[in-house]
Amino acid sequence: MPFYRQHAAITILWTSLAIFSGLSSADNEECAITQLTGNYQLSNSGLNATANGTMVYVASAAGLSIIDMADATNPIFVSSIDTTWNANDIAIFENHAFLSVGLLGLDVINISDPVNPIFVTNIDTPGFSSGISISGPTAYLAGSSVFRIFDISDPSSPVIIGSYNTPGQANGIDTAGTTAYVADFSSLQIVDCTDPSSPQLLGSIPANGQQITFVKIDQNRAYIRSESASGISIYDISKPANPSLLGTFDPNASQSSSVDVRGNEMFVTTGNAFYITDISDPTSPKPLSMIESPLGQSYHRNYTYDAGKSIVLSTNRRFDVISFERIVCNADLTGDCLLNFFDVSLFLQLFSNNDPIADFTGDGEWNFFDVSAFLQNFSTGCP
Ligand SMILES: [Ca+2]
Ligand SMILES: [Ca+2]
Repeated sequence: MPFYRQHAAITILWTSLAIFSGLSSADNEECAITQLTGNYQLSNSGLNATANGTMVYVASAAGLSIIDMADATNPIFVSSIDTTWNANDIAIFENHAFLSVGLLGLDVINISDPVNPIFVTNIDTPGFSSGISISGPTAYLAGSSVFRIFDISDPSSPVIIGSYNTPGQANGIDTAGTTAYVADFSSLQIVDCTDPSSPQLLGSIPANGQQITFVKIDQNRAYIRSESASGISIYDISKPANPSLLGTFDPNASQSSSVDVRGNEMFVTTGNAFYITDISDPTSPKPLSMIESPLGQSYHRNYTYDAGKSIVLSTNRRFDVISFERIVCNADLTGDCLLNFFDVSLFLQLFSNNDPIADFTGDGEWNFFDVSAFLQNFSTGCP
């Protein structure tokens, strides 16, 4: 344990009795320890990625790269294959990678043997294709002011079975069942595609002067990233005709670039950092940890895999692998996953009030041993 920290803590302990931060104590002292476990240098800037088991598939200006992540500390290049145009986004279905390739529409690559991916087909669509999402045997390709629906029951031979014109420029897309959620700058469009030949608008979320470019759907919630807003907005979309804003996470840093969700954790990249937040209460996302991007590189997309690991793509031809684990941080009484003066101050307040939270030894008495136990926890540190 660092001596300076203990020393500082004791000094503060004796000098801060009169000061109380006013912060309330936390119900949940959980925090996360984040670690940059590995990185991989790409030949081109990765624009999007997805994973299948331990294999990571990166869409980049050079095409598709396949990286073996069985050892997250040591990603290993497996293979790469050119696409017909810059690959913007990628989704996988039945051993086939489906890539949106800008001006040339959709590429399909057979990845049954990751060492030897095989180009299968290209379907050139009008305009520019950006985002892609797959739900069941159906692929949704967004671009320009439209998204197209493909039957991919036979992955080697996709068939266009419908399309929907969006009011703005369709960019990011996610799906749940037969519902498509399209970020089209001017809004989030919620479209029922049960009958792909006649998609029906169910509802929308206006951008309100922002520009909605990216959406992630999870458990009846939409996580929305806007071009000009710094935070992530969380909407309840269980009633698509009437989506309601639940909360926002604003890291107060450079603007958010991407969001992914796993269970009660939300992962957000900003231009220069990666955040993990607890969204058990979506009205008030709680920061668990933050890790700054090394080398000052700009993070632009993150993808979580293997429960507890994230791939973070940066603009300088690299991805970082970030892992995290939750820990209990008893000394973090203010619940912000930082150990500082405010926690000491709050401890003293609670201690002098004989609050059960300050009874660190759990014996119903408030004495030297509780102060000692608190300091021990404090000096052990949190992320
Ligand atoms: Ca704290
Ligand atoms: Ca005690």
